[in-house]
Amino acid sequence: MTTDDLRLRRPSAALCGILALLAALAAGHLVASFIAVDASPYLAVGSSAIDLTPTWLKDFAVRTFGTHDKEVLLGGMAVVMLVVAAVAGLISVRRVWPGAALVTVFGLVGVVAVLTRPSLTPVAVLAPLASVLVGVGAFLLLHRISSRIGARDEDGRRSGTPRRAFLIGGAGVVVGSGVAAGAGQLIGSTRDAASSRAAIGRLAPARRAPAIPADADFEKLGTPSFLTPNARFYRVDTALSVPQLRAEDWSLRIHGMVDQERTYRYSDIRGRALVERTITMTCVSNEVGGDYVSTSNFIGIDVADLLEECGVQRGAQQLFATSVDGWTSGTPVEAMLDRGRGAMLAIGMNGEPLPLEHGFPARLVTPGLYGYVSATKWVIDLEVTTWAARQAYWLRRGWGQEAPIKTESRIDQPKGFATVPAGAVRLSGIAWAQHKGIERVEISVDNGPWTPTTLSTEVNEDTWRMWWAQLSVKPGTHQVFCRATDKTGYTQTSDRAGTVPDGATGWHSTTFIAS
Ligand SMILES: Nc1nc2c(c(=O)[nH]1)N[C@H]1C(S)=C(S)[C@@H](COP(=O)(O)O)O[C@H]1N2
Ligand SMILES: [Mo]
Repeated sequence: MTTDDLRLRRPSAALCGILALLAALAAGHLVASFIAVDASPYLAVGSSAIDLTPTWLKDFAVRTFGTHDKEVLLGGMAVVMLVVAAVAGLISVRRVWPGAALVTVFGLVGVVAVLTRPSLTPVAVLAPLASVLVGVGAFLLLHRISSRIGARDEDGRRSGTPRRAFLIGGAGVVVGSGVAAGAGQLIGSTRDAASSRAAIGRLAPARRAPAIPADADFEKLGTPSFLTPNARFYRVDTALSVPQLRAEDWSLRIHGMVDQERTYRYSDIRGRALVERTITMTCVSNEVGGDYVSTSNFIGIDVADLLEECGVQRGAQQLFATSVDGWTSGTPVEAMLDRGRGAMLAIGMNGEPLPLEHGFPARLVTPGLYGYVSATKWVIDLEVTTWAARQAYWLRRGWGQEAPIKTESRIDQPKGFATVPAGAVRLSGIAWAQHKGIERVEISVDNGPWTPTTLSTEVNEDTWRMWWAQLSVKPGTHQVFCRATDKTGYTQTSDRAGTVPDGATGWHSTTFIAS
């Protein structure tokens, strides 16, 4: 048989490419399970895509898909990969090398992605290399088998054997991939962070936060509970897969403009007298009326303790924090040293070790500053430096350098376009002005005068406060606005501003129908 005779059927050609892709991904996943989950080529490419996405596209994705933006990205990548794999097969209908070349180039994208992930060591490149080898190998093998389908033997008869061989070969690749991927999953989970976290048990702070008074929230009137249960705490980060860091493997290095560089282990932190503080965190990406705001009893130690042990040098401006997945934040050193603010290296939330999604084993929490400049999760490195020397993740993408949380308020009841009985209507909501404290919240119905609401008992100035009010309304459609005034005397501006570069402004409003 000469090469001129070689002609694969299109479906089997495409299938060669797709099965080779399966084998490649499974092999990469298996090898990654011995090194680091993030080295799995699919995830590594996805993470790189997130970091390379321009800000406007990211904003669009978050606005359009909300918290499903990552699933949409992974799904889109899967479609692209399937198409490329099928194309690799189809361009190899006559000769094997064009497809093999495409598979190789495709695999090299994975190699580059892994090599440039800041969280991965060079040995992680073994995972995408395994993908390339297995992918190309599977492609050559399947191509060879399927090239015999339809070929005639010496007597000019078509034989059924090659077709059977292709089915067996294909099934073999599918089963082999399944076993490899499953084994990878299993091996990954025996060395996982969840079991490390489970082994820690509950955390008992030496200094507990004051008990939350019963009238700190108006949950019965529709506000959130004062403390947010861990499972309901808002989550915002760029991580495609939750970083898996075991407490035993964690360490925190403090270096840069310090007299004495130091590295701390988990046991060094846990063994200290832990403090507990009730803090409301807010994301700069919270739109007016949004729910990227939650409150927890954070347990940990003062960042200032660690910085003082290392000795911060004159001229230091920024505490540049890096997480295990390479994300970074930059906080004014001043804020971190300020005992009155109480920035924490937190290891717990509401009595438990930090949930994995919220930064296990350790994260920063800084009262009064938006999370992107002050709350690095999975933190492993703190560099004391200047603003000029280092630019943090979102700063490089157009967000502000300093970002104190803005005074805000929100209406939770009635819900937008809810129908309520005319007459007495109860409204409720929340307000926050961390590190300043809420002085009052007012509402205005149908452009009427601003009237004060009843506030919940203040827990501290770094937490949200709830409000409620009762109104008498006639049947019809009504619009209600709310605005908060903080203890510095500042009243929320009505000027609408978007979240970029340092937080949204404007009054939240709700329209409801009384009948
Ligand atoms: N490693 C890492 N830490 C991070 C982020 C991130 O993307 N990666 N996002 C920050 C932002 S923007 C916010 S608002 C808070 C949110 O913390 P949470 O997810 O625990 O609510 O984490 C901060 N810490
Ligand atoms: Mo954020």
